[in-house]
Amino acid sequence: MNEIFDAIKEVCIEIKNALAFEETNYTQNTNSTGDTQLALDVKCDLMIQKKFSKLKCIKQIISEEKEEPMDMHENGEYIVAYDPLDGSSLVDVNLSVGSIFGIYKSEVGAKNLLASVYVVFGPRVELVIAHEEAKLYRLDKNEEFKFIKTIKLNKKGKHNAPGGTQKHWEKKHKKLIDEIFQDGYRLRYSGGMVPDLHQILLKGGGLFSYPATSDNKKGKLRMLFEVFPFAFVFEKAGGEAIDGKQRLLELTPRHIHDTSPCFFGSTEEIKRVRKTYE
Ligand code: FDP
Repeated sequence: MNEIFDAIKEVCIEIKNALAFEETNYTQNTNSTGDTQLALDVKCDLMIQKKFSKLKCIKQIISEEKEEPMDMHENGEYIVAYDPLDGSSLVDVNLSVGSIFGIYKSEVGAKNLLASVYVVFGPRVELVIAHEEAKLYRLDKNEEFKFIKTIKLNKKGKHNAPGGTQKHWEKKHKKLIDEIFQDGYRLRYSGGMVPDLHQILLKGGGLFSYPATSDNKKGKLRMLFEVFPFAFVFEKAGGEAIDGKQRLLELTPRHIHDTSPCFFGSTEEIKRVRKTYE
């Protein structure tokens, strides 16, 4: 497992440089979720593919940018599902973006998720590895990731990050979000899952939601590359992650690109979500 973590650290330095200096133009292609691909999406995907192809322990990779899984080493024990560049609609406005990795044993599915990693490309590059615990690292000037701290959520936070187009929200969801704001929570939403969740994790708690909406009945965020890896981080940090009713880490996708409504937060906020969706 450590060699996968090390490979991610190495490739993230390459991605950081690509983000800083390469063009932000779109390709003519759309990925399997229908998003128009940036040239950078494709480039980051290939960088990660190349890096993982050297690791004998990896049996297969599944990328948000690829239609199908890609086999690597027959005797490998891990499958890595990843979103090479999450929040790519923010690249051209120079906001923070990220990469997300879920490391699965033998086959994909929440039960088989052994560890997850995400990287935030902001003014600084930060990386969180969730395995036994959720640990924060920061890239230093020698291009090494230094351990900063173990992430632990409080029981209750102060921030609310409500995803999805409001006119497509269910009434009960709108009521929940309105009440949370009335209780004094502050809006923190950039439109990038990685920095938005990172903020909630580092500020000690709050709520990030991407619910089922009338235009996205099963939510927007993808289980294998986005939802499960972050659910794993939140649980390791002492928070919770549900689809409204059920733990996200109990769900089984039928297809590698399946999505799910999702709510990540500290225990108090998730209690409110449960009450709304029970
Ligand atoms: P993006 O489309 O820019 O790649 O992964 C999808 C994602 O970004 C998440 O990072 C983000 O949280 C979400 O979509 C934002 O969606 P909305 O624009 O609907 O709020």
